[in-house]
Amino acid sequence: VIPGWFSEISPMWPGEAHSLKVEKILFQGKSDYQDVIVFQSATYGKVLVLDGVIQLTERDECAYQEMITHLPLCSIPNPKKVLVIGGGDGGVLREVARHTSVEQIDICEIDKMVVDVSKQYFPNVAVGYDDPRVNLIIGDGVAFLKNAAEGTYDAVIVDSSDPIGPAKELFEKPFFESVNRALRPGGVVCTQAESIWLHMNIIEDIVSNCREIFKGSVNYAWTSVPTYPSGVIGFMLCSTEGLEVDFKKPVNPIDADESSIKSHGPLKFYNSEIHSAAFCLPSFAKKVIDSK
Ligand code: AAT
Repeated sequence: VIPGWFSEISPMWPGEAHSLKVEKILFQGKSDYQDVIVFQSATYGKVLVLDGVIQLTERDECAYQEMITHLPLCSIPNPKKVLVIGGGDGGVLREVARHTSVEQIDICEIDKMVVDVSKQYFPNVAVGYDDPRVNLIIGDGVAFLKNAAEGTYDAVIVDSSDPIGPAKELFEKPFFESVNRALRPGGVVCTQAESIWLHMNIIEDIVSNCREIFKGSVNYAWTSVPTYPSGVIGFMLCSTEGLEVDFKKPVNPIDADESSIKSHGPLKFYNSEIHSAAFCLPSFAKKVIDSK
């Protein structure tokens, strides 16, 4: 550990640790669920850390939040009801709100401290809460989905932390079964699905569970996020039985939507070309994912 630097150390990426130079620690607290830290970094803006793991930095959060949101929402026409699990910082809400067809945005985040700290230190991310369509529930996403009415949502976005700690069950089969139930026919889910460089074993399990549960299509996409472990992160995109969804061909292109750009400003990362490209996998990952 280098003095004055934050190093992200975890058994989920043994033998390596990405480090950021710390200018100032702005907040340190302990919620009922996790340790919460906010610091000002030298080159990535403010950083939110939960249990020692970077959740977002001001400089590269756009890559993650835009991709996890627009990959599912641009793959179906007219999404109306959207559920976000996790994502307490509000960044995914900010992105969902760009979609003018959306009428209702429910969010179930387990940790109120994440919401409060984000509103205080990350106003450009937590701005997502200002949208009147947002309905915040503080609670466990697993329990929330178990009780959700069948066939309710057009899209579910699972913006979850790693499967050590409160998010463990968000990577397990019963959770995916509840997601499948809560989606309408032809509805879509996009879940944070870790790194092809570090977590092929976790990805394998997610893919085989999803192939059993989601009878539409099951696809893996990935993107570049410099401050996430190994610099990349992936997403599992699935659709339920019913109307067919081809995730590789965005049918609802937000980057061309003038009214959305007018109200929310231009996108920084996502566009329709990167949407399609995100589903192209390196051979080693393709081999494993296709075999499941
Ligand atoms: N958008 C920032 C990126 C995140 S945030 C993940 C959020 O999931 C956190 O706010 C955490 O409190 C919340 N969370 C964890 N478990 C649950 C649960 N069971 N129910 C509801 N919310 C939950 C993800 C960063 C990925 C990091 C990659 N290394």
